[in-house]
Amino acid sequence: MDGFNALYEKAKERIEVLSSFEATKEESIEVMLEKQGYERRDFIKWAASITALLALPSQFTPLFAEAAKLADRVPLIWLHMAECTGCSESLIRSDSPTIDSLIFDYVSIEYHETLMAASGWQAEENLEQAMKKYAGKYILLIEGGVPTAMNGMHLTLGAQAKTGLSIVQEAADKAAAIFSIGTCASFGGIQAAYPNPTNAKGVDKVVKQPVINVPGCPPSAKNIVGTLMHFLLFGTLPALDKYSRPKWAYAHRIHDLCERRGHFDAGEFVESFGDDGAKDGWCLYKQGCKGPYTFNNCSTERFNQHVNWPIGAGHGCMGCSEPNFWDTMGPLEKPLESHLIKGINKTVDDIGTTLLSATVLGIGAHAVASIFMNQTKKEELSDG
Ligand code: FSX
Ligand code: SF4
Ligand code: F3S
Repeated sequence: MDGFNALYEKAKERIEVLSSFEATKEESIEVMLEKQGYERRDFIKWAASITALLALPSQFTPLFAEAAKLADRVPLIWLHMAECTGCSESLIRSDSPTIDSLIFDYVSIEYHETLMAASGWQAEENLEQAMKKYAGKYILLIEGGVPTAMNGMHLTLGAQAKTGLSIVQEAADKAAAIFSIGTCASFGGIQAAYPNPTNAKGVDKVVKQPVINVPGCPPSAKNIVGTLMHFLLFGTLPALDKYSRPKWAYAHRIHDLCERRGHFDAGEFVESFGDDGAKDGWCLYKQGCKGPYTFNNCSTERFNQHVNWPIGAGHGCMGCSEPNFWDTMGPLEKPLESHLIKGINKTVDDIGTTLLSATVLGIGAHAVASIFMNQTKKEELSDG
């Protein structure tokens, strides 16, 4: 509990610091939420859900509510590189504004190409001014992979045709924190899939500063907002895994907490889409589910205000939060055949189809995930 006490004190100090910054919104978050039909108890419930998401004890709930009230004091710059804008859409698209998306409205967004009215010269000027005015204070969120071939010339932006590469590097130099939003910004994404003609890379490969990766194609709104709220309240990086993903979101495999896991353990697999097993919610492993090799919290947090997620909707996980998943997790609707399981000398497919004891399957899945992670790491290291 000592660790939590120290963290609690640190959060209280951070709130004092944030309170001393200039407010940028005329309305408080409470008034803004009220106008959208949210009551105070909805706000507190939301703060409690963020506390639980970040695996903190309930004493932190009032502090997250305080931090959200002060969110307008933190300037934010959001850059788009090579991508589909699905990550922004994941956050802002819903039939009615959620508290998560309203918190984002309330943060002082100084630059976001999808949301802002300005374009051309004016947009470029806004970005330059924001980087100057808030040097050392802004949170930089980047969506999309960064093309690096030909010195970044495959992606040029704005009237002065600056390369995405140079914009990211310049913005990173003066940022207080950098978040790579989505798999493209984290690991290169689809742009970096073989043969990667633009030599697209994740942001952390092109800047010197530490970067928090929030992968997923797209990541859930919860993982984006949770990362933001963690930085707002503590002002520091969360505990990260070896791919710089926050452990509170990416510590478990999809398979560990999947609602179909009981069927996997019982050897009950969907044999073809639309069969009786599919109708009864059986395991999608034989239809190519990559949940055993994928670290993310979709099984518990889901998407679109907790409505559903890929496996809930009847399709396997495609491994979208893992590095190089376009190259290493294919084919999409078939089990991986290329990963031999140590000591058993069978492929994942053999394990899935012939060894149906829960224990053996559990060990098998664990071993495969370890092998996969090691292999990916080796590939990354050999990239240089
Ligand atoms: Fe990439 Fe985000 Fe996939 Fe798209 O922009 S992570 S292609 S959902 O939207 O970067
Ligand atoms: Fe769920 Fe996929 Fe694991 Fe089956 S293989 S239990 S569908 S994560
Ligand atoms: Fe991606 Fe798999 Fe979640 S495909 S969205 S990590 S279920």
